[in-house]
Amino acid sequence: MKLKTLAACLAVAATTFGLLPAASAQTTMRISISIAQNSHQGVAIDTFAREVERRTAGRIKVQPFYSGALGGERESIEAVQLGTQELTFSSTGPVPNFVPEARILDIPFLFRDKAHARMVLDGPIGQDMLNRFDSKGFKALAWGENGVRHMTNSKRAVNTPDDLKGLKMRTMENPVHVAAYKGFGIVTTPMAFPEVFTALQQGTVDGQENPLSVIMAAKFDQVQKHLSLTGHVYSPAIFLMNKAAFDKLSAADKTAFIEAAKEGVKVNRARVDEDDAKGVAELRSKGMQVVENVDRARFVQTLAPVNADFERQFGKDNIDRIRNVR
Ligand code: EAX
Repeated sequence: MKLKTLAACLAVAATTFGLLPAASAQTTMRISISIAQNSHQGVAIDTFAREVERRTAGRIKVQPFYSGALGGERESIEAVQLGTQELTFSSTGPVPNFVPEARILDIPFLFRDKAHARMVLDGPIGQDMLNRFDSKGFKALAWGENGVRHMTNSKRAVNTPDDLKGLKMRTMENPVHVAAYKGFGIVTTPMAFPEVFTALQQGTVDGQENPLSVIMAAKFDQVQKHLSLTGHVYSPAIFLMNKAAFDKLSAADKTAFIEAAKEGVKVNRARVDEDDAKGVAELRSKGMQVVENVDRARFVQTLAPVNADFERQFGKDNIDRIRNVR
């Protein structure tokens, strides 16, 4: 055994058996997002990190990683489940692969607007859904927001659902989205977010769909000509933590983490509102052609058969319970 390894083993043994105090009383945890720091998700995890540190008097540090540095959203959620990474902030894109009940939140045209979605997620339905992560190895700290998704592509202006037929579009790795977009006649290509810019640039896909916040943060205006404000689906986000790492915290620290997540959500939503307010003008100034008024009713109508299928799968009552929150 090398000397260094031996010393390390002795130190671990000494700490484990309480012979020595731990080298440092400070713990560092990691949190990741798949998009850039300068975004609605970046402000969420930066605020969370700052608040955890403040509320634990510096005993716990959270180190943020941006732009998929620790992998895409599915990989990050997997790492959190396994405990190789403590925390992640993710859209619900890949979440149904871990917690199938969460599929219902990604149904197109489910929410009237952001206010409706926030009310549902902050209320009993949202809390109940957070609790469902417990049995899958997660502690879901809070619902955040990715935003209302719109479509972009490099081929043509999209005014009606017919214009989507045959477009090859990247989708999230989300079964509900894939089913719905097929209903529009889109040729769906599920892909992790960190690969999307290159896929658009190289023409592997014609388009993609994301909130204005993401389109701007990822600079998709450089590789996409057309934007249509389809608002076809609300995209939640979530603060996820490894369950065992959370359970190890003192009661006071648990509260600190949950409160820190709530602070993150506040700035996250405020930034989404800001991005939505300025996004069209900004993306136009960068050369995108924007269709602001699509015939929403026709988009909703086109998805009627798919929606009937979702009602059968997820229960019409469950869907109505969400729709009826006012
Ligand atoms: O979470 O994969 C996606 O399109 C997500 O919206 C993006 O990574 C932000």
